[in-house]
Amino acid sequence: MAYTDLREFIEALEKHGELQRISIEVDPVLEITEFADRAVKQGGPALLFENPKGSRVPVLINAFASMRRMELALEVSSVEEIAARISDLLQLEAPQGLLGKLKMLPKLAELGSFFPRTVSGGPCKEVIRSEGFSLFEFPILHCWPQDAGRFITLPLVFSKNPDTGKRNCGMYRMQVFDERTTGMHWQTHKQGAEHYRRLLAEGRPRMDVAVAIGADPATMFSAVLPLPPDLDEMLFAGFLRGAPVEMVRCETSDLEVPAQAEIVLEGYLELGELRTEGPFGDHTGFYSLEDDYPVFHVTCITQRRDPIYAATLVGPPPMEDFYMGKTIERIFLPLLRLHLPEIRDIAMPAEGIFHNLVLVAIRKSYPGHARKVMHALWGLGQAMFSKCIVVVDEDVDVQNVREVAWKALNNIDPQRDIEFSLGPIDSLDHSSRLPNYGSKMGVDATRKWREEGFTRPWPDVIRMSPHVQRRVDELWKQAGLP
Ligand SMILES: Cc1cc2nc3c(=O)[nH]c(=O)nc-3n(C[C@H](O)[C@H](O)[C@H](O)COP(=O)(O)O)c2cc1C
Ligand SMILES: [Mn+2]
Repeated sequence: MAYTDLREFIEALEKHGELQRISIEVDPVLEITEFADRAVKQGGPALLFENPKGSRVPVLINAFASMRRMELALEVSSVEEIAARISDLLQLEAPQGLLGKLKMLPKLAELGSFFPRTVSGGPCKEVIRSEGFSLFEFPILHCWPQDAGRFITLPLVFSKNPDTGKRNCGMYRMQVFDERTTGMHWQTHKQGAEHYRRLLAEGRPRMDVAVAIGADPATMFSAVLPLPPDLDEMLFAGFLRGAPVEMVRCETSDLEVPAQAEIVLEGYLELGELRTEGPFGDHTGFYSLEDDYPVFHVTCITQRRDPIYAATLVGPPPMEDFYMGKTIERIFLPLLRLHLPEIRDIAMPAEGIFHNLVLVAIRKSYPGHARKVMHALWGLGQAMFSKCIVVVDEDVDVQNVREVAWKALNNIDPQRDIEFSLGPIDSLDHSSRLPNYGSKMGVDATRKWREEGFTRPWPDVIRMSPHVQRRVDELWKQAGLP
């Protein structure tokens, strides 16, 4: 049964020993960070601060900060189950005959049940205020010492594509400027920024935006997913939950937000209005520097009577976002293989902060195949950000970084096997020559072929003969070894 809301998820975390309630007073300015950082690095539980300094609203943090908690969030015993469900869906075959068609019906009905459902009300409307509110009522974190202020770190930002009318939901941090104004840190490649650009080009004065904070875990997680433009994150959330997300109309715009949300901020952006945002201690483990971003004016807050404020902390890896990223890596593999079936597996080690280091194992079939895969990834959605792609043969386990390093470094002639490319770069990259633009590197660490101009013999990896291994299995104990 899908979790209805954040509370049911918190109960589940607690039941499985994955949540620690903290009743002492802790300051959302820096102190919660130090708790959350230590907890995630020690493999500790999610934390629910019941008495944050300066607010009556509790703070939940690290709710997704381990694979076990990701499994609880998505109600699976392994996130591979979701990958398998996606593979299944993709293998829908044209039904044969009437019987085949009848057999398809349950599957189609299931698909139909994932679409979000509009409802007329919900808990996020228990308290509605269009005046007399302040964002400072909420225990919004000041995460790191050099941060420019308090940042909303786990917001679900809703906007609409003006051309297609399709909804988007992305997670973009929001710096609190004052009681009713924040930054809107959607980077230039993201869907919110695209909607903004289109409205600006049309000469429209304003853009409606709504932000939900705290919802059922699948809905929250879906805001992070690198879905294609115009594919509704709420539909994907419905697929993940196995039940539709209930959406309710905003008070001040025709956007919809999850009815079960804890807190909803409704408002608008004045198109063309920009303000300095940052610095902010970021995913990369470095501060992202200040830059100009749009300004979000909050006109109305709707919320539960007793809301819970959901937050996350990013910083030197691994943090909570690593486990979200790992889950994305696992569940998107079948979708990636739809375009690139030669990909056997893919891994993004924590130290590479998602896209700085992408390890790919392929079944190599023709000369130059590794380079084709690099360019395909650089051309595929948010995989465009991949800074260093290492392509290995399918016998290399890319989940084992040490094996990749060992084999890849043996296999390369650097001058021959490194491919440089220019293109878009993640906005958080502090090293690129220009913001959002710079170079990427692909390393072809596959075994080189004669057809690729390599005429020397290629050695085998050293392996003991199986029969000797079996014999030594027997002799081992006799030799008195443990
Ligand atoms: C905790 C967290 C914070 C994030 N903050 C931002 C952000 O401030 N700006 C941004 O553009 N992307 C941010 N992201 C990444 C986006 O959420 C992600 O790229 C998402 O796929 C964007 O959705 P979209 O394609 O619908 O725009 C963040 C991700 C996480 C997990
Ligand atoms: Mn999207």
